[in-house]
Amino acid sequence: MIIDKYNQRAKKINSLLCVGLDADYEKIPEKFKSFEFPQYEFNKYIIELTHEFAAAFKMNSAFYEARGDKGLRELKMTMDYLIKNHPDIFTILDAKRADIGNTNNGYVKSTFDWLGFDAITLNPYLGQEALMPFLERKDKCSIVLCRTSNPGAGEFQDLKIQHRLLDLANIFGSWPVFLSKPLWQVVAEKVSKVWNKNKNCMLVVGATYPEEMKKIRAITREVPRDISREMTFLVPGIGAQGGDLEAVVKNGLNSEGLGLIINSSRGIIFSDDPKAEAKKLCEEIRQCRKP
Ligand code: OMP
Repeated sequence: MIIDKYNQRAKKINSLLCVGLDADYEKIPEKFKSFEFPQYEFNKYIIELTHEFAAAFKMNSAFYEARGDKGLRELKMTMDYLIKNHPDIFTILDAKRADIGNTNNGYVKSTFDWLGFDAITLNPYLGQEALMPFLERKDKCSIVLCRTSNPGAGEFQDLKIQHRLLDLANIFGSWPVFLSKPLWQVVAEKVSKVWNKNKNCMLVVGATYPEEMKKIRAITREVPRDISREMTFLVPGIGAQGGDLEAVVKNGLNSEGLGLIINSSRGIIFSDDPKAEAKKLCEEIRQCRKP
């Protein structure tokens, strides 16, 4: 299973840290801008400083697409470098893709087969039927947005969805009983109980919403273990967005003491000392994981 790649790396180096290679050209230090491939050179520098603490690397395609064909080339060069030099580190393309099924085939080919990523972030809005080209790839991970980290996440995600409880409706005759739950909860249930039949799904749960994370972890525990192990969450929002690490670890760990990929991008890569920042966050996570 593809999740084993992440778990093995996390156990081997005792880390749940994901370093976000969000190499925003405007923000990378001037010295890299004189190179022919500035984002690639910057990424190599960050990878070599931080890999000993990194269970995963995540690249947000926006920062590469912004530079057109140059950026895409450097995204590919960075992936080639990671695959050659650090093949045991889990890699995530953060592109929040999803379209109708036939179009998704193109994204599957570019992300998994051309670029070689282990995982991609996906928007669930089009539904399981459309996302099948991703979900059918047992050798790759589909990371579905559930509760995002941004302040306005609730605009849609908090909308209450009504469910008719058919059994009770039958018992009470013409008096139907309705239950309502927020959309993020419906997504968590669907993905963990239905979409994850190939055991290759994860959920995005922002560090800025630890109470929701607690509920989402509880939902993943309702799934029988022979059908699915407790899902892993990609957790952005630590560092620059001010998420609460202690609460994330307390509320988000699964029963194996794993189940979290804790990302920090700007807080590490644009700090004065990226190695020291990665080490610090890695150690803070270790500290929080201690029983
Ligand atoms: P920093 O805030 O610099 O640590 O970066 C966070 C990274 O995670 C960026 O690449 C975001 O696009 C991404 N992200 C979020 O910040 N919030 C989310 O809810 C989801 C993601 C993501 O899918 O990774």
